[in-house]
Amino acid sequence: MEQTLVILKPSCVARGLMGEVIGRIEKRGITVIAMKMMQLDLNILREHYAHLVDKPFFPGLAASMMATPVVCMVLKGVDVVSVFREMVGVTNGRKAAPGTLRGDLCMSNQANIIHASDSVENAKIEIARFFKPEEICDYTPANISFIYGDGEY
Ligand code: IDP
Ligand code: MG
Repeated sequence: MEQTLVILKPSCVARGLMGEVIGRIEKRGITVIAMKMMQLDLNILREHYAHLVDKPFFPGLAASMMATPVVCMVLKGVDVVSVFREMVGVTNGRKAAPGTLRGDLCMSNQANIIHASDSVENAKIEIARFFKPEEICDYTPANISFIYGDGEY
């Protein structure tokens, strides 16, 4: 079963959108198996955004990610890495499709409310970066047979 790492960014927390985003995750039938608030620092952001550290916008991006605490979550579901990336939409909120989280809830390329792992391999690395194994409460919801059909889960 796949798991993916999600961060509700300061642009989500500060704008009062945490409940909306978590509600949409729940309504889709995706299971939240870990969740906590964290104040990020430069060390973890240099790791998490290693592919962007040399970009001119990195200092501004790092500052925006440290502006308030964030909410980190682990989500579980069938194909959840790609399913959730589709729900998030493309990076620039102004170009994200209506119906996606970014396309419905933000107007920015940087303050785009949410991070989600982009591959199964990166999800494993990112989950280990933000959570200790004992913080992950893996379980199967009681209504699982109404979320998936025979043999899907
Ligand atoms: P993603 O979040 O859609 O996976 P990435 O390319 O991995 O996009 O970039 C990580 C984050 O860095 C973005 O979500 C956004 O907050 C920020 N970012 C990416 N490109 C730019 C840019 O050109 N200007 C400012 N911030 C950017
Ligand atoms: Mg990315």
